[in-house]
Amino acid sequence: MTPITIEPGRDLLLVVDVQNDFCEGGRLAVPDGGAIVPVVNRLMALFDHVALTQDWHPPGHRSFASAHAGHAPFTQVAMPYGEQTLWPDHCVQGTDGAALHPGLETGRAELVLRKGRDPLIDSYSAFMENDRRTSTGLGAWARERGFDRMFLAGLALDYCVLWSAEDACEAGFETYVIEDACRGLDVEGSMARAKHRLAACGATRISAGRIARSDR
Ligand code: VGL
Ligand code: ZN
Repeated sequence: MTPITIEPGRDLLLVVDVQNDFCEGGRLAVPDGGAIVPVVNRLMALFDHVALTQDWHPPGHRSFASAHAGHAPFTQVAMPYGEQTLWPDHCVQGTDGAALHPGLETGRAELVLRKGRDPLIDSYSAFMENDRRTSTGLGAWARERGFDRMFLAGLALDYCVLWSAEDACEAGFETYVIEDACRGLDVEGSMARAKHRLAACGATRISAGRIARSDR
């Protein structure tokens, strides 16, 4: 595979939701989720520009099954903005589960974006809440900073990484998903669906080993 050479001024590494609750022992653990941490650390050292996201829900968030009497996690409900999957309580603001994985070397990140803070609206994408109306401002920030390529890593590939990649493409960024720096939840075929949707939106799936820098 041909290398993809980082162009330091225009490339942003976006690291999605590498938080304790999405790793082994967490409340919404992604299988093998913690395994991406060393891969993501190596990537962060390669890029000049890194942004992180944190899923950051208030207690009792409407995406939690516990907020809907008689509904189990991983089932669907109708929300005012459409169908929503219900999740176990996770990434509650200020809890240890919401903290970034302790092995993640976050020192070079220039932005930590917290999403899913509205008690009534979930936000898988780092760009846009699930009502598909409320912007987080990330696209405008990245554009203003002069970035036009985005490289995505993190958890979960089939939810927050996928939705972020679709919105990055939609916003006009050249978008790469670094698959071995991601892991998925795979809820009812969601991994297969993610691969189709990534192809459909124009994102390129790559492996971390293809990313190189000409000056190192
Ligand atoms: C996520 C489900 C619920 C994710 C966040 O980070 O992929 N998935 N909240
Ligand atoms: Zn969440």
